[in-house]
Amino acid sequence: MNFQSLKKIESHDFYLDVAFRRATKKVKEKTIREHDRLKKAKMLEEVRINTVRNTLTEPLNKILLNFPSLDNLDIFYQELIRCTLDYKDLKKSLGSVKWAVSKINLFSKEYLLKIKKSVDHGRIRKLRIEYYGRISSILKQIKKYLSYLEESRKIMKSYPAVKTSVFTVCIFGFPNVGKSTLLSRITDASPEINAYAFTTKRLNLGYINLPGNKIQIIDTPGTLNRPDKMNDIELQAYLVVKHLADLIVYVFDPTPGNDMKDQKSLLLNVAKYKKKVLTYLSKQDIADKKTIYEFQERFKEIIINPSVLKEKIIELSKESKI
Ligand SMILES: Nc1nc2c(ncn2[C@@H]2O[C@H](COP(=O)(O)OP(=O)(O)O)[C@@H](O)[C@H]2O)c(=O)[nH]1
Ligand SMILES: [Mg+2]
Repeated sequence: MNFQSLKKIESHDFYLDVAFRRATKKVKEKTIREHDRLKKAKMLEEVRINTVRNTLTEPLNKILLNFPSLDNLDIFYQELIRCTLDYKDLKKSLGSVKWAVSKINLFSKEYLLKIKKSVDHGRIRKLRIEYYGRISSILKQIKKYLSYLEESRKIMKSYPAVKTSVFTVCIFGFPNVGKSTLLSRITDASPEINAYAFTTKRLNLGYINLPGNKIQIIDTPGTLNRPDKMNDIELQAYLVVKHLADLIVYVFDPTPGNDMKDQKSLLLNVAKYKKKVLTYLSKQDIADKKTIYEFQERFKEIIINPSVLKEKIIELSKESKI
């Protein structure tokens, strides 16, 4: 799913303004060869109403078309939306746009008919004013929903464009342990890497391309071991683990200041999701030999070489049915 292509949603005033202006312009430009003045006036009103209707329903329909249908979204995105937006309000807002489109169509039809039946110019003028009033009122009623949709769109634009149907590996661990570095070593991704915690503010995606197949690797923002007070970004990491990961690579950092016990406790936490876990020891080039040995004793299958890890990932992806 790609949320990057969602187009900006304008205010209700903007849409009204464009529609009414275009209608006035169209009516001015229209040349109708008709001697009967009443007939001619009716034809011009028809042009006006149809222009207003089309100019309004086109962008509104586009919103409905472009916004992903929430119920059909992958569970990962549904939960991401639930975590970052008000799911109910979002559904309600989309529903209101749908409502507005059908009301605009309905009133337009109704007023076209009324104008057709009019017997004098005064009546036509009155109907035009009435029609404009009703259309404005419809748009006014969805004002707050349009602005909510625009707010939502901005947030959704920042969502990662993950593939939900390929073998997916989630790189997990405390902040600053070397997760993004690992991603850049085993894929062609170039995530931001910095010597301070919480550099990764969003999910980084990388891919291992195999003949006719792809492995998706997601580098998560570092998580602290505090499931009860996670921020949105930490939460995304757990959503990846829960809904997307076929395999977890847990990164241990053996350098000073990184407690083995704490790291193990976070590992146990993530292991609760019952996904296969590989453990990886980063920074073995700068860690002291004794600590590395301790890690290897404690975690018998810990991998210290990125190439070996990559091979293992490929092997496991082949064994999986995805
Ligand atoms: N020497 C060395 N430094 C590393 C290694 N992995 C990561 N780092 C450094 O550790 C810091 C944090 O790395 P980063 O990948 O951003 O960690 P993340 O927060 O877990 O994604 C950066 O300064 C990296 O250059 C490694 O294997 N060896
Ligand atoms: Mg990182």
